[in-house]
Amino acid sequence: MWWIPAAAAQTFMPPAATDIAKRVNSIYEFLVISSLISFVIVIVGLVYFIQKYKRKSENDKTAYITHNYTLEFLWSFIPFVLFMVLFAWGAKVYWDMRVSPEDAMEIHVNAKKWDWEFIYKNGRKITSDVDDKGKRIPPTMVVPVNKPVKLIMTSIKLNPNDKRDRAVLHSFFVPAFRTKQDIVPGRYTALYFTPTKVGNFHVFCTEYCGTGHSQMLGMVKVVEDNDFNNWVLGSEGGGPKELSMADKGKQIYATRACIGCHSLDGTPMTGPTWKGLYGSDRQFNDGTSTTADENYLRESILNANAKIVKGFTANQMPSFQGQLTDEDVTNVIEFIKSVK
Ligand code: HEC
Ligand SMILES: [Cu+2]
Repeated sequence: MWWIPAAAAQTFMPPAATDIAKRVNSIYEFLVISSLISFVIVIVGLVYFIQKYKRKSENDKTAYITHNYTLEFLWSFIPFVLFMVLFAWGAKVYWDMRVSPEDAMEIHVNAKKWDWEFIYKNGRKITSDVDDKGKRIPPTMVVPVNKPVKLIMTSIKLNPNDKRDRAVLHSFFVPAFRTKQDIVPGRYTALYFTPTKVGNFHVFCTEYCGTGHSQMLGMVKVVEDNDFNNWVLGSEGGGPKELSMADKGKQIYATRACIGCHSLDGTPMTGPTWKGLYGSDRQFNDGTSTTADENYLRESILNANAKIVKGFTANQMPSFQGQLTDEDVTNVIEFIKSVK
């Protein structure tokens, strides 16, 4: 904030590492300053009028004032204008914060009790670690500076085979980016940011999720472009190479019978082709339609009968609920996204 020394400003606000963060700060400044000005006007006026109109003798008459149109109009209209400015300004910032550019780099986030997993499309998975003393080292997501990043997030079970385990609500929050989003089991939510500062920034879970909630920490490390490329290359050279998410999905396509009903080249089989499916407009037999995003694909895989694609029949596709893990489903979706 420009009106207090930089060091003092830090005690109010974490560093601002995105443009959105700076714009959020400006809204706060506007709110604080306009509230301060109103406060001073009201309190100074109050004290002044108490003094000016206090009863000075027995004969003083109470002033008889019914109304004052000008004053009444002003004290309604000025706050109204202020609120409308805040509304329009806030809506604009919120919109820019929520709508991610098409070319954003996608990273998957799995939240579980009580940890984060960051998965890059090339299959590299960042998990938390433990040091010599048994202390948890939070996982670090590495991203390049000045490039838009879109997180595709979901909440999964710690152990997919544990029948009693439940995935729960979490929320991904990076204070330095001033942006946060709930993470919900059984569906994908997205969060978008463009970091403008190199450095390490904290990730917190901001939805109370059980006893380990406060330990559910993570880091985002923003690096220069070159360093990012080296980091990515580092993961690809040496050591056993992970399959990319799409390649893992392709294995499921081949081994879990999808291949028998879904083509990749545009030919309709028992089921619709996957060519160009992601992002396309889907028409259904009941006349409704939707855009094929991650959540639609997820629903189609786990509960095929929820929406029947126009020209196809219900009860053809088996339900894969309980047959595929959350990670399998995400990988298949990444494969479908790659079939353009
Ligand atoms: C026995 C045939 C069959 C198998 C096996 C099958 N599907 Fe399907 N699938 C269909 C049919 C028929 C539809 C269209 C009807 C509907 O929407 O339910 C469909 C629809 C879909 C859709 C929606 C497509 C669109 O165009 O909107 C997705 C996604 C999908 N299947 C994924 C899968 C995956 C993933 C697998 C393997 C794990 C799979 N399917 C296995 C028959 C099959
Ligand atoms: Cu949590």
